[in-house]
Amino acid sequence: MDRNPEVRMDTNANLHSQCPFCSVQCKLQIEKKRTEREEVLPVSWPVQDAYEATGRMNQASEGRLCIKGMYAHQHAWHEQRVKQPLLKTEAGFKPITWSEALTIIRSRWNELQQTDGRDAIGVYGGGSLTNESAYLLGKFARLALRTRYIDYNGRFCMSAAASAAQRAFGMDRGLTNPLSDIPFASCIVLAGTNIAECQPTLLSYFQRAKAKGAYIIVIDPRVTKTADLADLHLKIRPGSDAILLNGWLKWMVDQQWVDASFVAKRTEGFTALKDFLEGVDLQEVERLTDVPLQQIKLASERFARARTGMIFTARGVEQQVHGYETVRNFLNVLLLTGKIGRMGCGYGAVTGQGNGQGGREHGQKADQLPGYRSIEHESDRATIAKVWGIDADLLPRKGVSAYEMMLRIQEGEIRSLFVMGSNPVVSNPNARLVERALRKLDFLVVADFCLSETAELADLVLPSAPFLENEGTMTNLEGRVLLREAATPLQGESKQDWRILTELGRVLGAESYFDYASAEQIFEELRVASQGGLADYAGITYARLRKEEGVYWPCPDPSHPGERRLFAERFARDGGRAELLAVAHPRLPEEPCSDYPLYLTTGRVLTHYLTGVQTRGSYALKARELDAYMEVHPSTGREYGLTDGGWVKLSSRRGDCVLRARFSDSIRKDTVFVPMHWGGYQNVNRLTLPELDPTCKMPGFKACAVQVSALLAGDFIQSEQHGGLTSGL
Ligand SMILES: Nc1nc2c(c(=O)[nH]1)N[C@H]1C(S)=C(S)[C@@H](COP(=O)(O)OP(=O)(O)OC[C@H]3O[C@@H](n4cnc5c(=O)[nH]c(N)nc54)[C@H](O)[C@@H]3O)O[C@H]1N2
Ligand SMILES: Nc1nc2c(c(=O)[nH]1)N[C@H]1C(S)=C(S)[C@@H](COP(=O)(O)OP(=O)(O)OC[C@H]3O[C@@H](n4cnc5c(=O)[nH]c(N)nc54)[C@H](O)[C@@H]3O)O[C@H]1N2
Ligand code: SF4
Ligand SMILES: [Mo]
Repeated sequence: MDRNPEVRMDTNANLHSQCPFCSVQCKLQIEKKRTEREEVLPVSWPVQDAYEATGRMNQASEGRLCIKGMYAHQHAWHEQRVKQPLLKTEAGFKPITWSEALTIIRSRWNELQQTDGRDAIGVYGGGSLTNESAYLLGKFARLALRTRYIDYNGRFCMSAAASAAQRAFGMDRGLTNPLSDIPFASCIVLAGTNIAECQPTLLSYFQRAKAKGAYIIVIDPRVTKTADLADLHLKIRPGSDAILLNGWLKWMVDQQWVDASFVAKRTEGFTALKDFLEGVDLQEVERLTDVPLQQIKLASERFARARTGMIFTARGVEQQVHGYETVRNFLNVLLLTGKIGRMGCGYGAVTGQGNGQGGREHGQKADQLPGYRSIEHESDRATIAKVWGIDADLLPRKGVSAYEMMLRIQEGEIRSLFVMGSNPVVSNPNARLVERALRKLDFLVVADFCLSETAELADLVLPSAPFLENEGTMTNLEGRVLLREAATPLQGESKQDWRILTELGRVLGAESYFDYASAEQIFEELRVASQGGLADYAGITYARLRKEEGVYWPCPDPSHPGERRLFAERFARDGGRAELLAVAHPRLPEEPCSDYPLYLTTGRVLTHYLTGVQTRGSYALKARELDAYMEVHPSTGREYGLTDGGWVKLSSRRGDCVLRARFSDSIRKDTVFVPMHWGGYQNVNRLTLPELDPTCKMPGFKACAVQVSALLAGDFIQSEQHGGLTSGL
């Protein structure tokens, strides 16, 4: 085993990088640890442990770094990191050369497309990819493979907020304001967002607001670390946020707290919304949400009557089968109270992944072309076809969303999948079906530097480069584009994602369209492709990013400073007005019943990241949370015969998983919470719903019905691998 992979650096040199995990994109510095006598550690020391990272000054994190950033280098230097192409054989994975790997891919893909057509191959990307790689992945699918099937994991992340902002404001940029506006808000709503664990380095902005007297309202079925900030915590019934907001809206209209002049000048749709609210019954809202009427009124009053205010939403309210409508109702509150487009007023969809923002702008989405353009829009098609030097008719039309691709695989329409930057077998809803589908593929290719659960199922794994070895831009949650340069040379046979795509383009006969020598060259093309689009990067250059630290989009030309605060004068919709929308009380596809009596909601913990592949590859992070667990109220736990720390079998109509019980009186009695960071039998997505939001195709990760029982010796867990039931532990 390779205990000391070539970090090939001077032991005294510091590495400068950016955390690969969440959307804050904290800058960091990695240095060799020193002994007590201030000597650098001996070279025999395992490289994972020999270095430590500290935060570096930058505008978003202000020099702070959370525990994931401190140990992010550990997975990149893990001894089990994938560093050469791997081919699946009967005896397991066998290392092969790049040239062998590319030859296999060319012949399998050519063969499949000849027999089954161009759409026989699907492409699946991710929000961790740099802008350059995400852009190139979209171009690769449309131009080299000419398949319409491409989508990415951001579908499960930002799609509800993105589609809501797109329709209400005409533009989706996660935060309409810079982070530095937060301390100027006098009322802040944090809805389904656990910033203290998920974007910990941002907590300080909210603490500063609070110190200046801001009133903070947290909406969450659990008392999270974020809820500790709250002046008012609404311990809502899962999935009922849109209903709660109908209560807030009705109360503010009844009390005449609406900003009438803002509504008249800057919005449309008020009359229909007002008519709808007349029929809303506050007692019914109280009953359906389980939030006391007095708290509904208080929250409504505090927000409406505050001088300035901001609303932040994240996956708790968005990952619902009515996530789009729920976000629209939050935007209704913001618009009716005129709290947008000025200092201390605005909306924030707290973006998740490192490049969750840029990753949703440049064409790895099923219906999208670079610059947030539409693949169905003729003039957008013509613009991009011109940049790419092809006839617009060659561009495929829109495909389907991430989970729907899994259904197409299950139906046999997609026969090969290329995955870059995601672990879909763990992160998709209804994961047992997804595993069955992926096993059915004729040819699964995964580009990753870790052997994720999805890579384990692959026929071929391509070694990509982790953050320290990769170069490119990432757009943080504020819409600020940042340059992350490579800190170390590539290890082994690894290649950066963009380089892998250029090689694949070449063997597929599209060499002239994929002829790039650096990430910067790709960015130069992206600038042109995004010019005039909503997410306009035309004025941003690597030279500027090096000099200015980061530049906000839209930035249409090199002399433009980048737009920090959006919608000061007008919204991006035709006519410049924002749209209000009446949202009827939505219902969940599945409510608790006598067989499945509890709500399951899912989410995150501080020390792990998403499907956990990367953070479980770090000794320091893995050791802090070894197993999946289920947070349950002690009285509920006892009612079902559980013990604190004991093993539990958790089941829904779709499947079951095995976890440890963790008793906590911070959670509602009718709800259990499970983090999403583990695979196999600990994968909570074996239980989640297949239903999708009709507008944005977001799954309902945050609410389904489950039953719990103590795991007994001989209990059975449903397994795909063995085609039936296997013994529990
Ligand atoms: N430590 C860590 N940080 C991360 C990540 C990670 O995996 N680990 N992932 C990153 C990514 S990609 C993302 S998308 C973000 C996610 O960031 P968040 O959305 O903040 O994280 P979650 O834990 O998924 O959900 C937030 C909260 O929603 C609550 N919730 C559940 N159901 C409901 C509901 O019906 N209504 C309301 N109001 N609240 C509800 C949960 O109890 C939870 O506290 O975090 C990013 N940062
Ligand atoms: N139940 C439930 N399910 C959820 C959620 C939830 O809250 N509850 N949240 C959803 C959300 S918000 C998200 S974002 C998804 C995330 O779901 P996934 O995208 O599946 O999660 P990751 O763990 O980030 O998987 C990324 C994989 O790509 C690799 N990787 C990381 N960076 C790169 C890179 O730059 N290049 C390449 N080639 N590979 C890379 C990692 O090693 C890892 O194997 O999960 C969704 N699923
Ligand atoms: S996980 Fe997010 S908050 Fe933590 S160091 Fe990384 S970028 Fe910063
Ligand atoms: Mo996410």
